[in-house]
Amino acid sequence: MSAQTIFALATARGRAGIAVIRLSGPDALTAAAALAGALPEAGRSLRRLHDGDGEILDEALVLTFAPRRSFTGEAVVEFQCHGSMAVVSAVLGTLGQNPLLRPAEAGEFTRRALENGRLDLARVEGLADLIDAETEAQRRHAVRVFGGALRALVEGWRADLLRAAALIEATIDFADEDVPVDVLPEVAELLNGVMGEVQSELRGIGAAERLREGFEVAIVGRPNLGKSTLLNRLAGRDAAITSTVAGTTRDVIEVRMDLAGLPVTLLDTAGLRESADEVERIGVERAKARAAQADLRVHLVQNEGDAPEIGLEADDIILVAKSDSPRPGGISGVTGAGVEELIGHIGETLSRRAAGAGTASRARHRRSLLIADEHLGRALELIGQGADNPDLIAEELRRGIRALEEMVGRIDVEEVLGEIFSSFCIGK
Ligand SMILES: Nc1nc2c(ncn2[C@@H]2O[C@H](COP(=O)(O)OP(=O)(O)OP(=O)(O)O)[C@@H](O)[C@H]2O)c(=O)[nH]1
Ligand SMILES: [Mg+2]
Repeated sequence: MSAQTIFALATARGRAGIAVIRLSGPDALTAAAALAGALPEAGRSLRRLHDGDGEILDEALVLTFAPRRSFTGEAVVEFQCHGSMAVVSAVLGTLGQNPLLRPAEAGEFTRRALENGRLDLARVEGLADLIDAETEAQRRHAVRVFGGALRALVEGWRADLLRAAALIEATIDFADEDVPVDVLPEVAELLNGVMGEVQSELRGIGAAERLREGFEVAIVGRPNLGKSTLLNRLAGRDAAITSTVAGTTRDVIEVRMDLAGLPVTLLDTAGLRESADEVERIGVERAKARAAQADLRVHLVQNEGDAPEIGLEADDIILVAKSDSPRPGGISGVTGAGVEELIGHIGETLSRRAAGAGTASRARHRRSLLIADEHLGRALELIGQGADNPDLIAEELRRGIRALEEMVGRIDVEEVLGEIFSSFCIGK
């Protein structure tokens, strides 16, 4: 292995109790020893770190990992230094002077873990999600994927499809010998089973994507009903300008929050009305477009029974604005009446949708699942036509298996790897 040894700060920059600086590669131990003195291949030691002139930089806990037991699959050293800017700069500076080392690129440690077979692609994605997780629901989903849930699912399908392929291959091999048993019903059963699960994952991807990226909830209604006031109340801060002037809000204002453990972006929108004002008209168009795309809409109306300004969709909520004293179906951003109920209602609705989330959660997964579904569907069609085309059936099965393997497999399509690793930070 000729990979160069890399180093980076693995924790966030800034003042902290501890900062972790990581080295990975064939020269990790030698390079670390230049600062910390000779180190065991694996273990932990409390050491003084020195620069090239022998000046003490810090006292650090030094962890060493042998290649077979490390995150990257290479020799790894971690310096757990004191987390000050000055200590981190001094240690990174000293490491940077060592010709055996170079600074790591974003995601490079994880990339090496993938290349050395320590993680599969699905676990790498789970890891990226885990690092990005902002809410409890995101953490739970990411932990499951990082724990290998997607891999387990795919392995199960793969085993069934390999068995189906073996049965078909047998009919090809023994074509001249009149195999007595008809294998097609069993093959069809295996395919139907896998396809059912593949399709269920496909149905759950929308919800899983939302879970990863966040749900959008738009507040809509005529001008001056208190949309911006309500957004500010929900956000707990003055994110949007409010005023007695109808037509105050023009741009869509976004506030990201944790609602019932789910990542939610609240959208405040321009009041909906016909307007002669060019800027307000643009605002109204934007409001309509964003509201239509949102996962859920909260429609404010002036009086009970008023029709909402834009079409209602499933689960949308209608509330009577400025209901300052508590009453069912009312809301007040000023007094807070009805706000707890609204949060509960939104949380319940979105939790229900999030519960439909499968394990697969990315556009990449959807592509693979769709391709697999297509090939398996064609194989089933061929089976329906009788036993005349075992070669074609076997080929469709192979393609279906390959598509599924790509979901978790070690593929070296640079484009895909680039797409995945672009989301990582340096030091991971
Ligand atoms: N009494 C009462 N007044 C409210 C309430 N919500 C907002 N207001 C007042 O109504 C006026 C308009 O509030 P905004 O929040 O700016 O209304 P908006 O719907 O965002 O208006 P546009 O951005 O113009 O569409 C302000 O003077 C608010 O103080 C409420 O719940 N009760
Ligand atoms: Mg407003």
